[in-house]
Formats: sequence, C-alpha cells, structure tokens
Amino acid sequence: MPSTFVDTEITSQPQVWRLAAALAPDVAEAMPRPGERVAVVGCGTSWFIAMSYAVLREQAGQGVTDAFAGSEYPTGRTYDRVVAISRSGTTTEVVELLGLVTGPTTLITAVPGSPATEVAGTTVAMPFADERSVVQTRFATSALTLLRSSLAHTGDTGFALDALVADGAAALQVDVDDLLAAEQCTFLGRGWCFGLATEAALKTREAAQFWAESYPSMDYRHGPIAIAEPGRLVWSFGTAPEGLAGEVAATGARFVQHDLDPQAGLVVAQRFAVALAQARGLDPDNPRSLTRSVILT
Ligand code: F1P
Repeated sequence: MPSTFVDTEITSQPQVWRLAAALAPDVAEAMPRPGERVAVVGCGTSWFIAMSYAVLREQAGQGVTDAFAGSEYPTGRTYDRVVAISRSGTTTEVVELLGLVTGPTTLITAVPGSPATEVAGTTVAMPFADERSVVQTRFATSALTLLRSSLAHTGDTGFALDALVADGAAALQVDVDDLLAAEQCTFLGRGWCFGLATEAALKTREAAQFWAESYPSMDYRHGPIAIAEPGRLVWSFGTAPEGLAGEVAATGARFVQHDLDPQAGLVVAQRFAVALAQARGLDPDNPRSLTRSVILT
C-alpha cells in the first residue's frame, strides 16, 4: 500500500499531542477564562472539535459554551469571547465571522499569518500540527488536546496527558482490517463524544466516500437504529448507554467499541477511514470534490 501523508499524520498524533499540551501554559491569556460565556466556531472537522470542547468546558463548570458552524453563528447574541478553530485560517465563514465580532476573539490555527490571523484578536498557532493531507486528522486532535489541557490548567478536569498519549499509541495498534467489509457505519457518542462521532463519520465520508452517519447515542433508538442490519457497523465512542450493545446485536449489526480515551478512539476511526479508502483504490490525501479549505469568492 503506498504511504500517504495522512498515514504519517495519523501516526504522529501521540507525539504532536504532547507539543500541543506543552503550549497550553504559554497561551493561557488567549484562552477562555473560567466564568466567561464562550462561543466556539469552525467549519467541518473544526466545528466538530468545537462541539466536543464546548461540552467539556461546560462539564468542567467553566461557563456557558456554545458551538456553531462558522456560517450559523447567531450574530444577535453576546459572548465574552469567540474562539475560532481553523487549520488553514483561510476558510471564508471563519474569516468573515472574526471580522464581524466586536468582542475578544481567539483563533486556533496551524498557519501563522493567514487571513484569519489578520482579523482575530489573538492567534494561537500550532504549525507543528499542520498537515499535507486535505483530510484533517492531527490538527483537529491537537487542537482538542490544547483545549483539554487549557481546561485542566484552570480547573480539575481529570485530564491526564500521559494516559491520553498512551491510549493514542494503543489506538495505532488496533486492528481495523476486520471492519473493512462493512457496507455502512453509524457512529455514536454522548456528551463530548458526540462531536467525535460526528467527526468520525465525516472522516469516512471524506476519505473513503463511505456511507457513515452519526447521532447522539441516546437518540439512536429514536429512528436511526432502523438502518442497522447484518453487514453494518454501529461504532460507539465513550461509554455506551445501558442495553444499547445488546439492542444493536439483535439487529445483526456489529457493535464496535474501544476501551480507550475517546479522543484516542477517534484515531482508530481515522485509521478505519484511510484503510477503507485504500481498499477502495482511493487517494485519502486528495478526496474528490474537496480542497484544503473552502474559500468562497
Ligand atoms: C475546514 C474544512 C475541513 C474539511 C475540508 C474543508 O478547514 O471544512 O474540515 O475537511 O477540507 O475545510 P479549516 O477551517 O479548519 O482550515
């Protein structure tokens, strides 16, 4: 199998997460303070990372945190800070929104000097997490690592970097080959894991043109379970609701779950997406119809 940029980027994640976490104390001034009302925005993968962080920050008791797609930010509302996540810093919705917001803004990006940095109040740059593949993997998880580390600096969240890195390394060893014959996958998660499930589904659609869906785990019974049948996967991030594994098994679908930090669990799904793409003869670095960022004219 030819080596791809995304393979290298996926594999580098545990090491790059350490770099992202090490940045947290240096950029504390740019990050949301406990008690602030915060909106977190991004597009595509960056939005899903925003969703995960928003739940984690609220659960940590650090203040109201809402996540929006860049295009859906409610301009009538007032927040103490807007945090934008954008690997490229060129995504039109994000650049326009940062130009529009009058209060404090923080941009988390891989690229210093991008158009978004020119309109952001403060920029946190992580060039070490940038990627050659169109499909995002390590920038997204590194941004999440920075955000999780920042929360841990301002409160007791139970976040342990060494445990995360160890789980990330373990995720690189999980066998995904026996999943590749599946014809469909539904990813599930509760709380902050719903953002991860949504990202996992996007990854398999982007990289492999594969039919993948995502739902909050508890909502899965409210209709989507009708899709489950033999030959399909239901893949859960984090602890699954009581009884769900059995209900899925009763449909004949395969229930998939890994006993890892859910962020490391996402790494397994990234590897699944890339392996699926390669099994289908696709180039996961250059998916059809996609570009590194969406720049509207
Ligand atoms: C966001 C993004 C990617 C997506 C696609 C288009 O980019 O939506 O998540 O995979 O390639 O761009 P960015 O704002 O994080 O650079």
